[in-house]
Amino acid sequence: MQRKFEIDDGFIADQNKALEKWIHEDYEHLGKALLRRQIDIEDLVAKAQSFRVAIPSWGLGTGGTRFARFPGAGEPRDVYEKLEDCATLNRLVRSTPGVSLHIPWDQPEDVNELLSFARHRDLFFEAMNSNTFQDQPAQQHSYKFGSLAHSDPAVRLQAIDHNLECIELGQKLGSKAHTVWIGDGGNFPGQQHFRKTLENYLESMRTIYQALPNDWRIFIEHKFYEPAFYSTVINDWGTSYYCARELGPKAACLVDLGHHAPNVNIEMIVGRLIQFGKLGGFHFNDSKYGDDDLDAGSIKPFQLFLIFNELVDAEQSNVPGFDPAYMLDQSHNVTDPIESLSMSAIEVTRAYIQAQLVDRVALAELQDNCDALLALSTVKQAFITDVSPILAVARQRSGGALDPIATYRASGYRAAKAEERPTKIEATVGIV
Ligand code: PSV
Ligand code: MN
Repeated sequence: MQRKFEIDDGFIADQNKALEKWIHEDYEHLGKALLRRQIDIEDLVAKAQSFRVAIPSWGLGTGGTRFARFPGAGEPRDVYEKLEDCATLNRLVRSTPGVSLHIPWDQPEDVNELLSFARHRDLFFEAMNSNTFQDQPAQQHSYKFGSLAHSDPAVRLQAIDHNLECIELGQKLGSKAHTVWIGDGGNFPGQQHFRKTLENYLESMRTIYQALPNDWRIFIEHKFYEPAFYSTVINDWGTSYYCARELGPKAACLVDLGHHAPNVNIEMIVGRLIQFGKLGGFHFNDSKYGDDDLDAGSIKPFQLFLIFNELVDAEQSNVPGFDPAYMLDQSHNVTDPIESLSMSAIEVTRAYIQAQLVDRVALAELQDNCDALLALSTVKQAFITDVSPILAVARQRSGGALDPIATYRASGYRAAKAEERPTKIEATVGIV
């Protein structure tokens, strides 16, 4: 087999040399400043090194809008090439070894081959994702009017079976979770009976839940609209929470940041789900208007920080059973997906480290004393601290790049892949 182009550790180390001096100078300075706040910078580096966020296989290709998709040269053409790109991304940032597959998009012909391909590249498989929001060739029943919540039991059964197959495949791949997002809902008032459709969904999910291995979790992902534009069956965290509770302890809620109306207080939803023991995980991305699937931290970095403020608070107070699964879920329309995903992984880690800086003892006292202004400034102080040197040093110590995007560009990776992965470039209609 022809040898494929890779970015190796030596190249990364060489690229790091040019930046090392300045970054270490900044690191030393930040260390002194943090020490004045009784914070040990080395602890934060260790935390940044241990932080993980999973990559969605579908994020490695150029996404698209409802109007068009503009593919880039050298895009991955199958699940193996997607894993190749995931390995490259992880080599640069060293925080993304987990990959989340979407079935049937990533259905492998040979499961063992896929498993060893991933292992050879230090990757493993995170949550599986089912797809009952599209019809597949040779599928008996259509999902045009729904899947797990459809009025026809035969359609529901087909959707249930698909989810069971995803779990079965996931078991072979070493995954431990299954995420269910459905597009079921109505476009017109009167089209669907709200209570009946939710009951249908629950009945379907109960069957899937029963087949879930004991050491697995099932995540329910809510979204307020799209593709159903009037009513969506799992439309908000309240419905998701109700269903997760009905199903049992292995079921939890998954929060995709783009799945809420603009200005909704997502950090508070996160706080509630933690309190109720039902926070399963996240799909990180950013949005301005709807489910925009923009890069994490690109539009509302303060919101991302405030979400992590809740997460770190739960982590530090040892909330029982607190173990959320972190993943990115973005669509890259105008950027190279590897660059976007590198930056997003860094932004999510940044929010995690910034949230570690919140003086929680002082904050608790200010809250008790109803000192709104100083409470805000305590939180803000953490947010405005530039933790970039911590993130860079953490990456370097783990073998990654001090500047992942500059290193990636200098490597010529995408041009090499364009040679290796010849494909007819044509503007296609959007996928959504
Ligand atoms: C739906 O918008 C969603 O966020 C779900 O997570 C799907 O699995 C994914 O996007 C598909 O692109
Ligand atoms: Mn999602």
